[in-house]
Amino acid sequence: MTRKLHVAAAQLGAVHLADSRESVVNRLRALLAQAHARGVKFVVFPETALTTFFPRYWFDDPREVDDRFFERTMPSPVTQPLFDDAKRYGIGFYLGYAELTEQEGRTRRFNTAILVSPAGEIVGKYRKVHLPGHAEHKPQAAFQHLEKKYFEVGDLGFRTWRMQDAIMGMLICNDRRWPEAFRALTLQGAELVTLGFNTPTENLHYPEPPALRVHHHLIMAQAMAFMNATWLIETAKCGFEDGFRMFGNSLIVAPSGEIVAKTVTEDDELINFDADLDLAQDLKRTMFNYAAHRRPEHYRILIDRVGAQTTPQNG
Ligand code: CDT
Repeated sequence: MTRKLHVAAAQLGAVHLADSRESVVNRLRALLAQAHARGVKFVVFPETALTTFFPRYWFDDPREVDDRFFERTMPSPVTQPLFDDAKRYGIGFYLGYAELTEQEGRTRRFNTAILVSPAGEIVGKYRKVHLPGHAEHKPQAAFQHLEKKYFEVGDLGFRTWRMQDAIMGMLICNDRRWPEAFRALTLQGAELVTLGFNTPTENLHYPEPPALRVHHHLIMAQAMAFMNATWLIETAKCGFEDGFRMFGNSLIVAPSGEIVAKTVTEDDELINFDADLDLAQDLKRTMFNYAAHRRPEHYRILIDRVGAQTTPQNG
């Protein structure tokens, strides 16, 4: 008997600075209702799904950032209805949000995602490891990307959970550019990698055609899914947030590297696919049989070296 899981990416269009948490949660609930109507059992929502992508703004008062954009509890009174709906439908989900937590007398802030079971319980938490952008104010730039200012590097590492008869792992946005993150998850058996993202259409650092940015997003997703023999769901928050555009192209990729579903708008949109979780087994037994073919004795440099150094043998 094949193990099937009917999965979806629930893409969100723009969330503006003035939009309330309640209005966003209502949109997430509408997407969940659509998922239920289509027979979906697991949904991936975006990164920092509850607010605008606030790292694009510099705020002089850090308390304003905490109060407007961070969650101190999850679920909260505002997000509880989403959890209740999911439980009523029997749908599991991934949700990204900005997390503020008190740990050992210290306030800590993370870019976080959680895995919620169809019973409405939080079964897993991941805190984003690869934080892009910068920590200092760049007043000359068209927009900021202040993830290095607003978040700490995640302290939970890369982990997997068994849920809905699947081994699932979580990543967040920029992690999808780093092969190490996928390998860490699939070395723990991940067969479904879940990821939410917010990716500006414009490159902050140098001019780059928007289509090329989408091209990179697509080839990364296809390559990571295939090279790690895993299903992959990547969900965007996108569209023009107060005039700042982020691209859509949320997708579901099979372990074969084939895109089986992709959004076509930059608005709220649900895509779904009835995924055969065993599809990767042939690949995991043969070409990407890690136990048979990996050669960690030659991978030491991957751990020891962070930045590239030019060290050719012939000087
Ligand atoms: N949210 C996020 O991680 N976005 C980054 C933008 C990189 S450009 C500073 C991404 O990798 O898509």
